[in-house]
Amino acid sequence: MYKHSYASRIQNHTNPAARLLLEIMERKQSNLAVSVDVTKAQDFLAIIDAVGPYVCMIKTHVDVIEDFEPSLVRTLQALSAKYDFCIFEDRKFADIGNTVALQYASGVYKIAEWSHLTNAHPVPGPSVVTGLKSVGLQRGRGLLLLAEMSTAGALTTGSYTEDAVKMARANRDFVVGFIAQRRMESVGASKTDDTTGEDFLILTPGVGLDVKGDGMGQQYRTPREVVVGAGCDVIIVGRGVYGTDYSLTAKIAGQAKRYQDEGWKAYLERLTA
Ligand code: 5BU
Repeated sequence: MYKHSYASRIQNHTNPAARLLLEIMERKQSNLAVSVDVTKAQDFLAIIDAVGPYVCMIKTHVDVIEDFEPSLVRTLQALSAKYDFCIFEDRKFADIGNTVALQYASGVYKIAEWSHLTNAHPVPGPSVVTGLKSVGLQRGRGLLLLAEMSTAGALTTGSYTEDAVKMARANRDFVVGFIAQRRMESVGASKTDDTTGEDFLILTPGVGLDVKGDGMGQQYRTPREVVVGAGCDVIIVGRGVYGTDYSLTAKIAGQAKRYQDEGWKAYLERLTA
């Protein structure tokens, strides 16, 4: 059982984004990230305004927003300061170093300017980290590698996952952890997760309390299964929080509080088990 507290782990990280996330989790007693996957800027902001008090992080897919304007990220940054949450653009970079550096810094979205954390598929090899790091490190940003996915039949298994962990180990100033379904410290090490002395942040999508899947390959586990059973740090919840009617902001806030409570209860159970 991985028993290290979020507060005690801040000192294990030099990366400012990793430290900020752990500080916020402790301050707000929240290990909940809400993934706001909606296509209208107005809905996007209304959901963030509703869930803001309950989350340590807002996860975005900025490229699905149809009426995107640069002012939207400035409003998002203002909400991040108001409600004290990190921003994680779930961009899943997966190209050669030069291209991902351009995609991260430039284009319409300029992700590196506003997103504390982003992520990358390890599939291109270490150069994807080199490219992103050339843009993000100097700005105090952090990277998560996709070591495992939540979908049925995902190819992110075995030696692929092991190589993702190796890539992270070689870049600990910038790679702060993983998108994964379990802890990763013991991968390729002959110790248990809590005795390696390493510390990766484990952010886990595929979390839901009411349904087991979405009919399109997504697979859900409960916050307790993810945090106690698998030892993960942050639960990422999308539709389980905001459903399909984005105008029901009181209900959305209630769902966020429900997931925050469940996630934190599971964390306390893990610490004291
Ligand atoms: P949901 O509505 O809770 O199913 O949304 C899950 C979010 O997490 C969504 O934005 C996905 O793109 C994201 N995700 C995922 O579901 N599974 C994965 O393995 C990865 C990302 Br990586």
